[in-house]
Amino acid sequence: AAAVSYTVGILTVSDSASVDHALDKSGPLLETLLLETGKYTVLNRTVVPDEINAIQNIIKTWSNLHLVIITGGTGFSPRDVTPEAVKPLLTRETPGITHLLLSSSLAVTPFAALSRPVTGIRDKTMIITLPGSPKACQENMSAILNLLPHALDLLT
Ligand code: MTE
Ligand code: CU1
Repeated sequence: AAAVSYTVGILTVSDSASVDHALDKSGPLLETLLLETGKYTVLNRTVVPDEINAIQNIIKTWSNLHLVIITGGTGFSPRDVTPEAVKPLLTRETPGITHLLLSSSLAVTPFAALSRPVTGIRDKTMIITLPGSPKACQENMSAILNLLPHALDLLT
């Protein structure tokens, strides 16, 4: 059944922004992009360092939400562990969403190949990882914003 408003948590994964939350530009941007549609209620927004346990603790705590969007930590640096944190917590993978994120991003820049996005379903929660930069968040969200409500309806 369609929800009146989809509940969302936005998690920024960044060592530097976890020390100084003012450095987090992508979390606020994602919240704005979602709120602009009028379809979402952002219930949680926080920042954690690039650590598997910290990321997983948030995902487990947010198990009541329709949607969890994670930004950052998807790259190739040794500290980037977001995919490794998310993958074991998924009950079902959603390769089509991952493909859509990558193909739309690659249409903008070949550097999109340097992100390792993971998307999937944990029980009734859709989890989506995005790169850390506001530009990449904007580009990825514009690719999936139209299909997200239908995806979330199918989960409930
Ligand atoms: N995706 C889009 N759509 N636009 C971008 O500018 N930048 C890429 C990639 N994905 C980019 C993108 C670059 S240069 C890198 S290094 C990685 O995202 C960084 O991902 P991370 O911030 O999650 O580590
Ligand atoms: Cu890069």
